This record gives sequence, C-alpha cells and structure tokens, in this order.
Amino acid sequence: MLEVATVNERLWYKEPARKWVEALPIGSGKLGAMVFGGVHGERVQLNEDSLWYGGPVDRTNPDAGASLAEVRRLLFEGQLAEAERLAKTSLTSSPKHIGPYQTLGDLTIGFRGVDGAFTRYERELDLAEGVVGIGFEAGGIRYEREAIASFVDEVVAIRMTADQPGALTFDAYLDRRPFDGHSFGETNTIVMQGQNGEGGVTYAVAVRLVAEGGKAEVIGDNLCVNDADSVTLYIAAATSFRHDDPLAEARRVLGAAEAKGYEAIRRDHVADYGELFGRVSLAIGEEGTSDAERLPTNERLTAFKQGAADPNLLALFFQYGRYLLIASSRPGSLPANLQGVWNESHTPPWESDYHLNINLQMNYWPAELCNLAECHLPVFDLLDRLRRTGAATAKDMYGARGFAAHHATDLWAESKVVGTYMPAVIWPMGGAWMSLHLWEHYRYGRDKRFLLERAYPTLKDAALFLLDFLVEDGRGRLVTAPSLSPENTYRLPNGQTGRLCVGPSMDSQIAHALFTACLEAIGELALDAGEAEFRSELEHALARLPEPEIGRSGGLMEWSEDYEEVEPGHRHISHLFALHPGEQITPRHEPVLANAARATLEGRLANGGGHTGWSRAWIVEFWARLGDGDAALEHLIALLSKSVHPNLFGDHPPFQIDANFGGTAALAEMLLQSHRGEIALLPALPAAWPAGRVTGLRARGGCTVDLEWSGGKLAKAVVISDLGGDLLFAYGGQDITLSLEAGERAVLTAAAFQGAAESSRL
Ligand code: FUC
Repeated sequence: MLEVATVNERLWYKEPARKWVEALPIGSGKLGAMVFGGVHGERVQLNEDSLWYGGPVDRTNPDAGASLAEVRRLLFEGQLAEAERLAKTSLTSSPKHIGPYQTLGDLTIGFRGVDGAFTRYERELDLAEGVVGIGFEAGGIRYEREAIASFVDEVVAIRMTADQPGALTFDAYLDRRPFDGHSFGETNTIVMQGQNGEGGVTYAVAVRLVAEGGKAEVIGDNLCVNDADSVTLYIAAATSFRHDDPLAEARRVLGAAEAKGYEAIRRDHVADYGELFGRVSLAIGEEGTSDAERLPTNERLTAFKQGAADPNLLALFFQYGRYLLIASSRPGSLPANLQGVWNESHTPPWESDYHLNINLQMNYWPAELCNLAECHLPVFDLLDRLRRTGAATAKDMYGARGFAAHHATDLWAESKVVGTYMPAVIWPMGGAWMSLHLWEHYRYGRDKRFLLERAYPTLKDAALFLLDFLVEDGRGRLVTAPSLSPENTYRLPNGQTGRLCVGPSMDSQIAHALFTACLEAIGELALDAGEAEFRSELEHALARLPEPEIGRSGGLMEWSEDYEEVEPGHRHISHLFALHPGEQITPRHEPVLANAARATLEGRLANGGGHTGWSRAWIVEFWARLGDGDAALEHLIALLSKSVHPNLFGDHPPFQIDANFGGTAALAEMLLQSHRGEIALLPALPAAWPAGRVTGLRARGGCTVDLEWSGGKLAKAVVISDLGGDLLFAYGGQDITLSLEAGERAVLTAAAFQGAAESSRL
C-alpha cells in the first residue's frame, strides 16, 4: 500500500481527519463508511442505505381531488394567494414530511500503547483500487491500516498490521448516539440492533474480530484486543427493508467473510471495483509536471483556490465523482441520495432524501456518459416502485391515468406531495423527469429488451399522467396546472407574487422530451399497430405544448407568461432544461434560442447565481452545451474553489453529493457530447487545456470513444461501436458519418474532418 498512484487517481493527506468532511469515504453501494484514520483512535462512521426513519405512510389528503378544479380556476384568474392557500391545505399531504435517511452509527476504536508523537503519517484513498490506506510510525513501530467496502462480499473490512509482533492493542464498540440500539457481544463479535421509528425498518450491525497473535475477547459489548500482530475487522449490516431477519443476514455475511479471509476479499474487491473504475482515464496536459500536483490533496485544493495552475486536480475531481458513484450505487442498492450513502446525522439537511426537481437526476448524469451504466440500475428499481405508488397519486389527486411523483421521495417511494415549502412541493413532474433516465439508459446501451420490458411501460405511464393532467390555457396550448418553476417566485404587474403557476417552461420542456421519447420508443420497438391510439394522443399533445419563448430581457421565459423574476440570481435554472439535460435547444439547430439561453445564464450569473455546488455544476453543463469551453472551465474552477470540502465532497453548503456527480458529468460533456443525432468531439475544449487525453467515454448510439488532443486540436478519436450501424461525428463544424460493424474500431483525426470539409466544397 501507499505506492504512488497517478496524481489523478489518489486523494492523500499528511494528517488524520479531524472533521467528517476530511474523512475518506468507502462504499459498496448498500454500505458506506467514513474512515478518519486516527492514530490513537479510529472512528469509522457507518451507513446502510435502507436505514431511514419511519415506515411507509398513507399521506392521502382526502380533499385533494375535489379541490383541484378550484385551484386551477383561481390560478387562471390570477388569484395567486387564494390558489396557494387552497393548494397548501388541500394538496399537501397528511402527515406532511418524510422521515430522514440516518446514520447507522459509529465503530469507535481506542488504541492503547500508541502514545505520544507519531511520524511519517500518510492517509490515502486510491481510486484505482478503491482502497483507503493509513500508515504512520509511533514508538519506533510502523503501523498500517486498510479499509475497503466490498460489493462482492457485502462487507466493510478493516485490516491492521504493524512491523513488529504484538503491537496492536485496542478496544472497540458500536454506538448510535443518542439513539443507540440494543448492543451485546457474542463470539468474537459485537452487535447493535434496533428499530428506526414507528413502522420503520429494524436493523442490525455486527463487527467480527479476527486477530493473529495476542489475545482477543469480547467484554460486554466491546471487542478487546491485546498484543496482536495483525487484526481484521469485518463489518456487516442489514435492515428489514431487504431481510426478514437483519441480524441473521449480518451473521451470515460475517461468517462468509471470515471464511474467505481478507486477502481474497481484497483481491475480489479490487478486481470488481477496478473493472468499473478502470474503464475511463483522463489526463489534462502533462500530468506530474506541476508542483501543486505533488501536494497532499487538502493543500493542493488550497493552492488551487489561490490560483495555482493544476488542471489535473479537475481530472482527480472527475475520477472521484466516478468513484463515488460506484461506491454509492450498485445493482441491488438504493440510488445515491443527497449524500450518496454517507451521512453522519440523524437529522440531515433535506432529510438526505431523493430530490426529484434536479438533485437525483444530477447524481446520475455521469452514469452512462462516464461508462458506469450498471450504476444507473438502482434508479430504475426505485422508479418501478414509484410507478406503483404514483399510480394512486395520479388517480387520487389528479383523476389521471399513469403515475405521478412530486419533488421528493424516500425509501418507500413516496409519490405524494412532500413537505410544505411552497416554492418546491406542488410540482407533479418528478416522475416524468426521472422516467427519462430509462430512455437515456436505452440510448447509450441500445438494449431493446430493456426498452420493451423495463423502460417503455414506465415511460408510457409517465406520459399518460401528463396527457390527462395537461389543461388548455385559453390560447390553444396545453399546459401543466397547478405547478411551479422549481423553486422560483414570480411577480405579476400588480405586485402580487406567486410560486404556483400555469405552464412553467420546464414542465413543457419535460413533457416535450417525454412525449418525444415515447414516440421514438414506439418506433424502435415497432409497436405502431398496438399503440396507435396512444401514439396519436402523444402527437396531438406534442403539437400543442408551448414552445420555448424569448422574453423582454432577451432570455428564455421561465414561465408561460413573461413574468418578472423575484430572485434573478436563483440557483435553479429550470427553464434551461431544454439545453441540458434536454436537447430541444442546440446552438447548431436553434441558434436564436441558444443565444437566449446564454442570455438567461448571463442574467443569472450577473445576479449572484451559481452559489450552491449543484447549481454551479449545472452552469458548467450549460456552457458545455453552448460550446463555450472557456466559460465552462471558469465555472468548473469556481466549483472546486468555492464548493468542495477537503475530502473533495461537494458543498451545497453543507455537503451535498450532486456537485460531485454534476461536475463529473459536466467535465465529460466538455470533451464529448452525443445528442440530436450527432457525436460531438471536443465540443467545449477550453483554450487552457491545449493537450490531453480521455479514454472510455460513452456516446448515445452505443459506442465508446477515446480522445487525444494537442495544440488545442483533435489528434485522434478512437471509436468502438457496440452493435454496429451509422454514427455521425462532428468536429470543428464538420461532420463525418461512419458505418461500422458490431465491435468495429475506427480512428478519426482532425485531418479526416478537414478532408470531409474539402470534399464537400468540391
Ligand atoms: C432543492 C434545492 C436546494 C437543495 C435541495 C436538496 O430544493 O433548491 O438548493 O439542493 O433541493
């Protein structure tokens, strides 16, 4: 351990973590842990992804269905305060709030005999292997510690060694202050178990000790080790969300782990994790040439904030985003929530839930593009459950077919209105937006069976809801109502302000994307005959959705009327959905609207926008889609300078993981984009990155792309097609179409595009 991985794939520090946002995260998808790396004591803060507070609740507001027409009437008549009052009482849920995702607790290890000063301390997270390593010397002894979270063996393992025999002496215990479960010891093992709130999951966490040399025993609910040569701790946890008997499951995992042994668990972990991580590499310029790159990560970040030229810190941040997605979202786990899987609190901000008005979507923007399609799957499991709960919501609240979900959801796939914050909550578009992730998974992987069996039924239900929910706006258009533009406020000419509205632009754009996806899916699956009626409903509605419009400020209109914005620097920039992640507006095909999108962006930024981590990441995406690499880089630098913790966790503030995932996706989109039928190579390359290379990015249409550039120009693109067919590539304003066989590899150079340009002039 502690060999020097490349500067782009290693976080490291010269001292133990003092704060949680200095600790290093490991995760197996379901299990998460934050490792502090202390010398005299170690804190391992633990998470299990299904440990949420409270059980599933029927939140139906009995007056919702009956009041819908009246809320709409009030809105159309401009009686905003009345509409919001009625909506707040009749459309919000009872009870109103969902329970939070919570910490599982801490494993606290107190070392005895490691007193006084320590030297040569190093703590690292090796992204290539997915291993945390800690090493130091004290009292003439070299101590080493490793921590991994294995997806293969569903266990967290901590391995402690020393270069002299008998050097390891410690006591360890579990707690969950102030909500400790019932804790006790059994053979070589300590356990804590409990239930998390009324109707909530029961849970068990257990730690097994395997020591070589010395004496190991359990005293009370403590693991006690005296004079061991080396020690392995295995940590397992489960809840009744997946297992009838969580303790039996934890014991099963521990038994299997102990039998397998640390070396084999580590080897399988590195192979399994490493295969996913190793699919993509990135280097900007010549790595290893700047002084800043050689600094510990926290000092490197400080130098970066002070203006050090260190583009490969951005590459490290990019790879860290991929690491975090692998560690918090694996097949069978829950999706990455607002904090991934890492949360030390019982009352985390926004319940550490799944926000569906930007945050969960942003978490998954890198999944396909950055070659981690498997990590997307937990979203589809959640969507399957949302589709079921959301069918009742569509029917009871809106008298509609299909399924609806609002702005946030939880462990139980709550689909009703969550909370009372009026700028956010009465927004029935969460299901529609999330469903588009199924479509994206298909577009990258082109698995027709997935499209037919998994994606299409949910896309269709999401669309059926909207077909029923849309109403005429009196100008021949079909609009959503009641709804809102997440989480902004507008002002009428008479001074009234409101959040609830008719036809916010984002909703029309999501509906446009969803209906278009359904129509294309029908085509792909050749379902025309069976789906004739649905298809015609889609086509008619699509034609009547409001188009993006330009307002008096020169920017895109956020609402269906050209209202005044109360907070012009607002963090949400929802009306640019059509630019990203949507693709209704591209600079190439809709230059006028793209210019208006740019004006919107400039307006937001001139008024203090981009102040939260995720908002800044979205801004980088917008610039990338506008093809402005320099502006994209400026905001990527701002993201790292202003919205990143010492362990490179994104900062809202406080910690929120969407900035990591959004930033990762945005950096990738500076180098490769693939929408509206073309694969754009280096579409937003900043002048400050004249040379570099990236391997393994994925493009829609089913292909993998490696890129190399120098002198600010494409040197070489290597394309491998999964299934064969025609792919259109764009670079420097020129197009080349390649017809490839399945598995075929092709090379494109700037000269080839130049040649295409010359032959088109002949
Ligand atoms: C939305 C955002 C907030 C925060 C929260 C989790 O409500 O407006 O900034 O990210 O989600």
